[in-house]
Amino acid sequence: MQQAHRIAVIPGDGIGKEVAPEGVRVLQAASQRFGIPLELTHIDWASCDHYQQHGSMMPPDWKAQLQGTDALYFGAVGWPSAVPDHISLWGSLLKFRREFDQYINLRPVRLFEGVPSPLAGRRAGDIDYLIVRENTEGEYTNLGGIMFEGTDREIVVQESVFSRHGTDRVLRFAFELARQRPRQRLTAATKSNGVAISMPWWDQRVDAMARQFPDVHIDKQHIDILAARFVLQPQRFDVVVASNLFGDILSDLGPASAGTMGLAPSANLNPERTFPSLFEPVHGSAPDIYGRNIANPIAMIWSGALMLDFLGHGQGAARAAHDAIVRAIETVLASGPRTPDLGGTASTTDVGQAIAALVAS
Ligand code: GGG
Repeated sequence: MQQAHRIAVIPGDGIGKEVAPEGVRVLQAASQRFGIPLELTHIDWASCDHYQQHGSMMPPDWKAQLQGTDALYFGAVGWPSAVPDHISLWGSLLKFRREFDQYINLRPVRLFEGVPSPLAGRRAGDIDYLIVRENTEGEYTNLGGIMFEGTDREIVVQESVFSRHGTDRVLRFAFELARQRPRQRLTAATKSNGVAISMPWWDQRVDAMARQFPDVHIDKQHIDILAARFVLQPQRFDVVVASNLFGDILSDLGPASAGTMGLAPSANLNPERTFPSLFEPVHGSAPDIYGRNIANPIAMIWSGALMLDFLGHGQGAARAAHDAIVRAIETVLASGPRTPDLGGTASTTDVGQAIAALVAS
């Protein structure tokens, strides 16, 4: 008997609580059809509700509670009217990424058949790339402080941190990924003309890694022109590697250009599997639409497919389940129910049920 994958389902805040059940519905359909045993545990902390009741986003023993799981299936974080965003983010999602050393944030971007792109003349196939975002350091540090706070002499400093270990491991992952793809192209985001210490150093690390991957075509682009090309020439991109902040921005721009944030999945990976990896939609908690059952659940559902694939090492039943979920998403986007972000009137539940039914059949 195959051992069950132990998955902590953490809906979090806002529309996370609406899309997570649809993701679970599809996971259960895939589990049944492909014979993949799953042990799902529902977690209601890592949420602003928990913060309001207990004064913290998570219980003190959160790490011990999650350490034995194989993956975290996460919805969204943030309820800014009750908890400042930096408190909720650093109190949950960024803690998971750091403490579980999920140093890769893999974010696929794809324009699907039947989905209108805001970019004129773009068709399915024109936008199909992977963003690899560094996920534990870079610009996302809490190092710094404020001097003379509240006075007109106020000074604020926040450091960026790029370690050789942290940079090389994300670059190596991105080069290996690019090597496995037909086009073997890797674009490295930089800003070495303006950010004149850390970014020239980042470029040097890219060059050093490139020498180990002579089969990968490497292209370094400043983040400003790279962002423009995401809009003007998206078909140039295959794998894109970027620092934490640059990757965060690109991975909203990419999905927006491919129709909607509601389709963008992500995998926060600890490739060594020492700790659980985390799978979540790129979008946040969207308080403006929460409570109406209209959020697009596809990003959550696709993230679930990435999770199964990772847990099954991209092989056998896990790969088949992943492919079946992606095919079901393609079918629903081409001719099935659509949520309002795609111009439809269907509910979150309608879309989840339609995808689950296809996966089950
Ligand atoms: N499901 C993703 C989510 O809730 N994101 C909220 C957010 O602000 N994330 C920032 C980040 O990914 O760095």
